[in-house]
Amino acid sequence: MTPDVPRRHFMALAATTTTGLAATGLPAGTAHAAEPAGRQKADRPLALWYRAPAADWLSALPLGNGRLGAMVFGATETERLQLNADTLWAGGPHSYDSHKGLAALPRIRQLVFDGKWPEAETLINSDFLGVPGGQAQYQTVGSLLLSLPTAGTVTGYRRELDLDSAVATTTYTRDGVTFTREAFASAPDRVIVVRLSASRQGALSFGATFESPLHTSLSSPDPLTAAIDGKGDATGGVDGAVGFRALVRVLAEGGTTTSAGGTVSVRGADAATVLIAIGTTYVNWENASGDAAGRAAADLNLAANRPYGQLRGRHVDDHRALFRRTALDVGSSDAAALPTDERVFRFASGGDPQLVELHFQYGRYLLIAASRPGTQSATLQGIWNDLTSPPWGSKYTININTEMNYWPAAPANLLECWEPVFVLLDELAVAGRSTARTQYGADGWVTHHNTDAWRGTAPVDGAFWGMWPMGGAWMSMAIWEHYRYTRDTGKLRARYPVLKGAAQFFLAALVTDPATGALVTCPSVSPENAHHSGGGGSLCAGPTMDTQLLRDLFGAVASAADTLHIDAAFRDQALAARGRLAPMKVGAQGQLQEWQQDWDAGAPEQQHRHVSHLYGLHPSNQISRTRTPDLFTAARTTLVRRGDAGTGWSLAWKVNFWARLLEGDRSYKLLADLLTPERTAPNLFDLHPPFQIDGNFGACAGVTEWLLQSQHDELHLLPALPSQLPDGSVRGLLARGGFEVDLSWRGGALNEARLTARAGGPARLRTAKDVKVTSGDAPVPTTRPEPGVTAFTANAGAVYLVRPA
Ligand code: FUC
Repeated sequence: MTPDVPRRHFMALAATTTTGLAATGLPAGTAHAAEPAGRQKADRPLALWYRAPAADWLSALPLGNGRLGAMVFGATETERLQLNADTLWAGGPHSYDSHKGLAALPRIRQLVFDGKWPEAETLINSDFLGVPGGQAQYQTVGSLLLSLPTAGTVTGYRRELDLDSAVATTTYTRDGVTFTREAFASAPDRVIVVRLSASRQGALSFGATFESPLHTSLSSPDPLTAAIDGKGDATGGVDGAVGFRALVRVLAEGGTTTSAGGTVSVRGADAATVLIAIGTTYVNWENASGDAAGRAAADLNLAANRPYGQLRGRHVDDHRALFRRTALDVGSSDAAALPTDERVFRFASGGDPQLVELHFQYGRYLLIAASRPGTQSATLQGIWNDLTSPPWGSKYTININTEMNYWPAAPANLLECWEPVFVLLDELAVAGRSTARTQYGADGWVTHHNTDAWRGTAPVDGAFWGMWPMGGAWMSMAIWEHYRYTRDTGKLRARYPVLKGAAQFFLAALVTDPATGALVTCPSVSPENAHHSGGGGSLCAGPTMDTQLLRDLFGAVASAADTLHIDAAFRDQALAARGRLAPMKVGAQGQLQEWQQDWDAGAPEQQHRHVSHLYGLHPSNQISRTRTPDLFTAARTTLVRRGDAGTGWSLAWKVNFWARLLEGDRSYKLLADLLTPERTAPNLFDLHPPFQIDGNFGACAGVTEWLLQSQHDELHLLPALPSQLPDGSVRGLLARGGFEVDLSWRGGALNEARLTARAGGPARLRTAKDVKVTSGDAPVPTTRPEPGVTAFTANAGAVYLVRPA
């Protein structure tokens, strides 16, 4: 039987317009202070819903448990669940290092310093690129097809994805019988579950079978089960090494169930639970010889021992433990009752603030579904990919996209979902040590602009895009950022060697720019942008982004060494190198220069989607209104010159940039540009186009930047609140320094903030107006170190209320 779970009534809710502020004046989240954190239910519909089955993949609804993904189409005749397993990649364990690279390096560097970019590009492409010159792609398992009865007319159709329970539901009536299907991907039980039921006894008949675009075979291992066995493709001359087995078992109530030739057939049942398990042979980046069949069978058999209600209950509890940590309420309107695809069409015309909440929470939902402890990191498409050769291989592009995927992990209170990145980093540090030694003759480890399941760390995809040695520097910043949010010295200590290794590489591989004497990367690029047209026009030494990343990396490793009371000599070396990096420069147009030379005004693509040199503004804090006002103005000029146009992820980055520039309305405008049918699919997947999930995550993080920023050991409350959202509340944002923050605002101004000091220590609040701080009922003594800043000392575990003075 279907367990009783709260169902949302859209039409009923549509009648009410809420501002989300509880009558008490407290933030919606804190109004129910008696409930334990993470246990509160949103009072608005947090669901995507549609009046028709998905006509295409971008209308289907994503489910995931971090390891397995499914796209649910909600069809009434042949239901399709397109399936993914996070470890099913083409190719196999493989080092991409070029053994010709090291000998060519001095000449490449000289050519770059001499401005002979075409010659440098030719030499990089012939001798310095990885082998093969492109990486392996993430592949689909295929689909499970459920063939359902077709006679009679369908009425009352509806499908939805409820973000709060992570259950996709399809309902319709055919010939007087109402059919209901629920589907979810369970992390605790490691399977995808579909429950089919009918309003009339014995009315349920269907077949279940797999199909796949890969080389596969079908079988029926037992009377309730069908299987598909296959293997990932060869790629770039590397054999496909990852085998997989997917199993589907149907546990029907009533009727008869048989399996033959790879199809399970159910006749005349009352209800049925369909379990899908997938195992692959992937063990890790160096080993693809695991037991796919054994893994799939183990997961399936364990899940099959639990009744449906228990599977569902365990899944919902597990999901809500993460999902309900954060709630956002920016008001609602009648538009919230419309089907989700219609809302995307109408968003630009205004009046649908709840879509901001839904899109924000969808970002959190997708991260929970795509990335869990023990799984692979989220790729360019999360874990959802229906192709054998997806765009950009659906791999890890680490010159922005993978980093963006994890921007919400800390502020949106999903630290666990960040865990796969630290495993990826451990593995990149091993693979990248070989690349550092083999291609640069350097200590430490390096990785370039892309990586894959085999942890490719050499440059790929041609010099223009690939000759960027900074992927490890940027990815490693996660180690220090995690510490800044959590103050978890145990994890920092365990991860320090990886952070140090990233810095060690640059201490060995930076070179002195003959023109300026500064330490620079060479060869490098400012990701994917050219300073000159023609061959090699992206190649350069010391682009601004590289120096910003190195300033952060050297600073982080030095601070980490201090925090851990270790490695003082290395700290000094890192800081000495940091002091020799080229400074950021303001160019002739008043812009922050993208390169050491003021080439910006002549660059061929003035509106290029990458705005790499604003890394210093976001996600880094090197550029801020309070600390570096001149660079802050220059960064704004750069962003204005770049324009508002861009691909999905580029718009999402600009949401964050404008928030850091403290201009909430412009930031909101960029989110509105993203929430259009050109950039957001019917299922709210971000469109480059094509689909790339980074924009979903980038936008989710951008919304947190409107409400709370935590640069420079300061909590800035409501730093960039858009005027379109004058009243609202948020609960459960995390800030650097180890704070959890709830906020409410009215008429665009702070109403109340509640800070939980997880770690304790100095607290500095930046607010538009004076505030008073209390803890319990007692006033907290504060100081005013500068205008707009209120400081006090927070005790670990204590809760502080901040209200207008
Ligand atoms: C980089 C970007 C593209 C795309 C790709 C996956 O190459 O410049 O826009 O996001 O990564």
